[in-house]
Amino acid sequence: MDKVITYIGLGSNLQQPAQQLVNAIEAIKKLPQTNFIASSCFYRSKALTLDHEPTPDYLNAVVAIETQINPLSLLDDLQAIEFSQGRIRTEKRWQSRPLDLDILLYGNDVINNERLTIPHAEISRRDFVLVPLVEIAPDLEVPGLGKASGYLASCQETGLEKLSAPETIS
Ligand code: ROI
Repeated sequence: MDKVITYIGLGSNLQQPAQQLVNAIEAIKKLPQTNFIASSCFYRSKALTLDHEPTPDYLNAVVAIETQINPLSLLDDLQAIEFSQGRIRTEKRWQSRPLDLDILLYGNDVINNERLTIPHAEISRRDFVLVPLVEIAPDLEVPGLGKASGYLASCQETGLEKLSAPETIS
């Protein structure tokens, strides 16, 4: 099987978010049958919440890999990384979490099943996904949507702040 270029969104707002992202990227680099291509900068963003409860800011980033792992196995691998970094199984959607890893794109595949929606539904809607994605893939075309960068002006804003080298972030 050829390697497929895949984009993964990373988010954390608990338990030392910068370290969470650094550790997650290290773990992703160790996945079998996978080459690491690029990581975006880290971005600080205001939490999108359902109920406007005070919620710690998130750090977000996007990485690109090329892999022979199939989408559902990749999801299993990413969930294993989430749980190894302190995520708990009972978490609800929209809840604060030490680590969230989302498959944003898997080549040009369109996948809709009970575990996966690819392209990820939020790619064109949230700045903390779209901005780091376009940073590492400025000309990216999203199946069904067209050029990712075309959505930058209209996506939901979370006060995104680009951070410098990950090592300097506390
Ligand atoms: N808000 C921000 N800013 N970043 C996230 O990664 C994030 N992830 C989530 C919800 C709860 C939607 N809010 C978020 O899952």
